Amino acid sequence: MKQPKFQTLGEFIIENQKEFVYSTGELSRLINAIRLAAKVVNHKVNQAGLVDIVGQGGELNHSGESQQKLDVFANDVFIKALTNREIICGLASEEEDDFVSINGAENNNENKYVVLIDPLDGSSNIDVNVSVGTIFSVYRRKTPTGSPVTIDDFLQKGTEQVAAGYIVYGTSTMLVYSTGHGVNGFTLNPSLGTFYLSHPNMRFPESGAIYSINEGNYNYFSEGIKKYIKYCQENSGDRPYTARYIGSLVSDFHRNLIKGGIYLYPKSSKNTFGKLRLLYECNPIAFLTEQAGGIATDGKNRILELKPEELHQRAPFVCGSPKMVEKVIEFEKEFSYKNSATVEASS
Ligand code: AHM
Ligand code: MG
Repeated sequence: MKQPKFQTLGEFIIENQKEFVYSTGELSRLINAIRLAAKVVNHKVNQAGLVDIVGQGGELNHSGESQQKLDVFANDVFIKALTNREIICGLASEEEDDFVSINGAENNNENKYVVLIDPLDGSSNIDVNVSVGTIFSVYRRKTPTGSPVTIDDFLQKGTEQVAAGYIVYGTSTMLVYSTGHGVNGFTLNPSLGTFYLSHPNMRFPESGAIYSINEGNYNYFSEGIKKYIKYCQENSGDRPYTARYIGSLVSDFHRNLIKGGIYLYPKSSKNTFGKLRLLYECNPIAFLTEQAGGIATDGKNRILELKPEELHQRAPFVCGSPKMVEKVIEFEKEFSYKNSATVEASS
């Protein structure tokens, strides 16, 4: 295997700043702030079994789900890292009801970027020592600089993303991100506190042997998805595929990106719009998917082209190796959309 260039994330950020013709260094400072927050959260996640931090925080988030203490912690750390330095002009978090407008000195924020973040995704896995992650997404604001941000700065199509990435707090901690020039992965050396480029130019294999879906919901899926699951299990050619589902989007995605595979959280008769949030989960992961040569769809439409209507909106989500995702689109078209404009999930 070809050795990746020995480079720290800090060095990589500086070297690649020149990719942006009109770069002012603002995006680089933003990624640096995320890098710092990632290390702080990583430290806390690693202590989860040791200190009294695991468990319910007692609060409910906007969707009525109980927040874990570490969710709250991660939310605070990322918000502080990004707002204290006045790097961005606005932020929206899966853990917050509304977006935050960040005022610079004299109430006059000249920064151009807004960040959308899921500070600790898959947090139901914390109590059982299973990998969790952070997902982030960066957009250029729509409204003029110097004024407070508005909802329009956040409700942008995924195609408008300037950068997106995730941190996976796993057996090792990795930061994977893209600024629209491919996907690169950095592994944290915990004793030095430094991220090193370990996975340059990450690409989805054309096809793979892994399918990741919560099959407990099988009875509620559309005919197309049911048929696709059966197809994955058939004994034919390179099938049956292997089922792997961690229940942490970041970890499931990360594994599939490296090994080749498909992740599905489709709509069902229980969850008409699926479960995952378009702005905090689907769009950033879809951006990375496409940058790595994969496909991300809601079963019919390209995820990045969906027009968001509200901050916490959900969307059905399928992403992964292109040949595998194409098959799902084919099945949905044949069995779910046949006589209707929308996918019918069976009840
Ligand atoms: P969360 O944002 O509340 O953590 O939920 C998102 C997570 C994803 O990471 C994961 O893929 C999915 O929910 C698992 O859901 P389910 O338990 O319904 O399979
Ligand atoms: Mg989440």
